[in-house]
Amino acid sequence: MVRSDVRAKIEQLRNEINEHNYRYYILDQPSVTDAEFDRLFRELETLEKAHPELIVPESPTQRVGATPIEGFETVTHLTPMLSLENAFSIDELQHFDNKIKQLLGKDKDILYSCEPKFDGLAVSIIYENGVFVRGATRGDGTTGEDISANLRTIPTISLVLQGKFPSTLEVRGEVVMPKASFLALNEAAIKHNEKPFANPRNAAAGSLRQLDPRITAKRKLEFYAYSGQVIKGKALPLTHHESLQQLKTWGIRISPDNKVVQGIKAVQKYYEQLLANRDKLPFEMDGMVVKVNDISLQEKLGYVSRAPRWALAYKFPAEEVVTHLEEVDFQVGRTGTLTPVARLKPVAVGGVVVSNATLHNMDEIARKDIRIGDYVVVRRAGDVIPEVVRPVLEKRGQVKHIKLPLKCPVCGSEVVRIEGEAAARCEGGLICQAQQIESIKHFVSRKGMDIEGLGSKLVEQLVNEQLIKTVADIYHLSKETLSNLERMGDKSATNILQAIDKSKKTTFAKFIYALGIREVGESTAQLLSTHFSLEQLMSASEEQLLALPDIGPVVAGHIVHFFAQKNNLKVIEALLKSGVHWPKEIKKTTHLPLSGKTYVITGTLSRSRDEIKQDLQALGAKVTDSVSAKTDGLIVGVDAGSKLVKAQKLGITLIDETQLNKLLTSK
Ligand code: JCF
Repeated sequence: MVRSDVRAKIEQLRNEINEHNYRYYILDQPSVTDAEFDRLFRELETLEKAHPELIVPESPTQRVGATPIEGFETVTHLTPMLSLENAFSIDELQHFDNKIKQLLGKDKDILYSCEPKFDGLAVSIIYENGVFVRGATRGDGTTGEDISANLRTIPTISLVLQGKFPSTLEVRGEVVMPKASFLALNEAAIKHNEKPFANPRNAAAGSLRQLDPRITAKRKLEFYAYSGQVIKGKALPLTHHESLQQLKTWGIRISPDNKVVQGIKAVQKYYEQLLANRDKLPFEMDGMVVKVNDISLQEKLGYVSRAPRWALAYKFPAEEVVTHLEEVDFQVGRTGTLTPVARLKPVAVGGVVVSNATLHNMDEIARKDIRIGDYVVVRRAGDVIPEVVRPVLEKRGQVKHIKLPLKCPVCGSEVVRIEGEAAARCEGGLICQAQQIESIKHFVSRKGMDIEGLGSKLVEQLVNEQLIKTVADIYHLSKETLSNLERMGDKSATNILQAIDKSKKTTFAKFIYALGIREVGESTAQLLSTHFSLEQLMSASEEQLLALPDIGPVVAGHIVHFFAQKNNLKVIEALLKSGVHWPKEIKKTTHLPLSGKTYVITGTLSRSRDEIKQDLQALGAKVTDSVSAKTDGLIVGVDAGSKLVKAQKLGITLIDETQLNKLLTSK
């Protein structure tokens, strides 16, 4: 064949294969036999093999073309990927509808688009001139990770579009793992002595975070789009439903069972039908998503912090089962908290087998009157750890009371319960191996110093053999020490040392998080890192900390307490001396529209005070409980009491709900 003929033949085969894929995966109407499809595919493969210079990344043969990569690049989303407000009851659904009608000044039924809410991982995919060019995780909504190579392996993600597509299109959707594939994957994991995934969502997430796309390709993932945005080209239709149908004509798999209904009662009906069919669907659903169908109305409604006002995730109730409570053990956490853990007769709930569940703390046990030997109701809600809800008293036989141990089950130190706190705590501090182990695991975790290869098992081994006591000791580990460990080769030891060395270059936020200060999670660490240098943070007073949005007295107290401990200061000093460092930026206090303002909320408003508080804080304001001369405004609802009187006395600005809404949308 002459070269131009080869080119044309390849082109024709690709078109034919793409068309068959479209019919099979998107329309669910296959038009050829598997054998015929395979023949075309092999013909294309053979031609491409003979003419490798004609291979393009979007060729149907190239889904698993890529070789392993070092790590994922960070990408910034074109527009933030939003989260959804949740509703758990018909009342909350009704409230959503009322609010929408109120904001739009309508009393006629709203047209709502309904769809199942899959429990998967949200991703963004970009098509340029009809070709898949980039796929990324949602990440924190603003930035995600480029997982293009992994997304390409998913057969239900089209690599090329059909028909008259726009020149740049972003598609957002959910990557899910079918329940059956999830169960098979876990069975295989258990057989190979590996840790099974907790649920299909974690399994999907784990599969997409593989550095080797060949592994992802084996994981049987599927994709459903839930929205699209034309970046360049003719805009999408003016309703959500039609937009989805349009995406489908371009070869994009859309969320199934998408339906437009009139009024909130019909939404409730859709929900009930979906719930009744929950177990029949091949994917795990955690509820439904309801959206205002008309895009122009969506635009009028806008957003509150990170979620649209025009959409709602209406969640299914958690699944519950009854099983036997065989024993209760106490686990010691990173900060010494003793958590009672129920050892259960294994039982399947929500698609996974559960044999442990949390009992939270002694107060909860007393309140629910749970005893060893009881039959208990166990609940699993989404990704939340299963919990014991209540005993089944009608089935109670021989039972024993659950007793808090007097001594720590790990180090034998005294166990104390602090007045006014539910938790019981081991007094051993870092003498306690459990606390050493857990705090080191936290330190090396991905969100912390991110030391790859230094997993839970290895941390336990190192602490138990007394090779490390504190996180600072990690940076003094030698190759000899590591390679002398059981089951540790020379190569692994070298890799771990390299990862340890690499972790020295970090960010201040990750460093703060890694320290493991009580109740300082990723977002608080981030916040602290933008307002303080390390020196400033170490000497910050409770007042200085309280001045930041989102930091309350409890967290402020934990932070001050942490840096008052000589041992902690020693560890920090040692870490810095070992070379742990981060780029030093000049601290500029990020200027938000309401930075420096303090508000107090009183009376009944159409939303909960917590919601309003969060919105104000998101804009940089501080919200306190009592009115003083420093208060910039009192937000006044119905039936306001003494706070209103005091504010009037002090001459403080009063803000009603309409003014509040203006304040919240001001930029
Ligand atoms: O299926 C989902 N998990 C899902 C997530 C469906 C949607 O329609 C979504 C979503 C997240 C954000 N829509 C938005 C706006």
